[in-house]
Amino acid sequence: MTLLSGAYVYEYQVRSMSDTVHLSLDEVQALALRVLRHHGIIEAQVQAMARVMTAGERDHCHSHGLFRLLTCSQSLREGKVARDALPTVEHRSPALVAVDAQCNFSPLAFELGSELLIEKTRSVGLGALVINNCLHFSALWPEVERLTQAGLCALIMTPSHACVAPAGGKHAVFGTNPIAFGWPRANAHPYVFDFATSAIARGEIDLYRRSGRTLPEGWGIDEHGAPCTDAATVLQRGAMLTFGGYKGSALATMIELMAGPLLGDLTSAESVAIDGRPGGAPRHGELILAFDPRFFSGRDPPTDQASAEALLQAISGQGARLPSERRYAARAHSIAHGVDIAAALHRDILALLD
Ligand code: NDP
Ligand code: PYC
Repeated sequence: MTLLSGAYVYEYQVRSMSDTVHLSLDEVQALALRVLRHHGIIEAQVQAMARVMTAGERDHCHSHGLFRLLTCSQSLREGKVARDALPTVEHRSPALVAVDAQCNFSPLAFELGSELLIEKTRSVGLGALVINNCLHFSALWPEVERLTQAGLCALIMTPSHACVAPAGGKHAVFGTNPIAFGWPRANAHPYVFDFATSAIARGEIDLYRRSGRTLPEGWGIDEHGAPCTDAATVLQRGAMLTFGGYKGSALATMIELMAGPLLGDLTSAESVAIDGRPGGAPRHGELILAFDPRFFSGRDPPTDQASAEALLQAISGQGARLPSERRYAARAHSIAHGVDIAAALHRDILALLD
């Protein structure tokens, strides 16, 4: 399949008809709703989770789309989730909203807290949303996009379950610790990046394992610290590696500190220790920062926008792609044509209803 978006052309792997199932986006959402309701989660949370999973599938972020029903179901089956708990929202200061997810999943906590975050940021210029005690399973870009839609810049980070070794080490200390940034643009999709500080998300390695593919070099090590390209070994006995060597390692450390102890919440090692093993959704905190551009430069906002656009044009004008361009192209395609999901994944999801 070829997706066209502006000057860009993205190629996607073509699967044979027999190993995929075609679904409209409404069918994706209906499937997510059905499975989540089957697990007895409170309805507001079901709706929030299904929105996030559908968005992941729609944007071809397969490691954080319907696939997440499997990991969330594992956490639910193991009794790790307070499935009927509602988040509590606290105005902690003029700039800071704190939401306690009460050991339920993060999407509802974000939805409830972000409205107040936007209000506070527009009033004081810089706002923070602290989420505690959440089971976090999603990509961060849906959250970033909610803030850029409100005209705000956003910076979001969260730890996960320890499964990533520090540069120079061989035992897992960090989670895959994603960090995401968003910059609103007047006449274009926002500039958004959102990536794990590990070489790749753990979910992606799990998708390699499920499809029997060999990992690229540099993603993982075995239990002795030797380079390893076998997904099951990396996941079960070895460790993942950070991206960019010591630089990714330092960023992962910052995320542990800023979204762990700073918020009075768990590090990735503490999260995995209380959960027993990696695999389900980790339980910890999340830090969401929002910036209202009207307060920062003290200049005319259109001048600043023009300078930002010149920067982005200098990147894309030479044929380099901006992060999220693939996603936006996938989104347009999925809205028009629906999505193909792996038949084996579809079967495993339906089995969750047994
Ligand atoms: P990638 O390594 O693919 O990096 C993703 C980011 O880099 C996207 O913004 C992507 O844009 C951009 N990108 C990728 N290739 C290029 C390129 N050639 N040129 C420019 N930009 C590029 O994904 P990860 O595996 O690191 O992360 C995937 C997802 O997993 C994220 O959404 C993250 O939030 C999520 N995650 C969540 C965790 C959690 O604890 N909740 C833990 C770890 C990861 P595009 O999308 O357009 O390709
Ligand atoms: O893919 O690394 C991952 C991940 C961890 C938690 C949610 N996603």
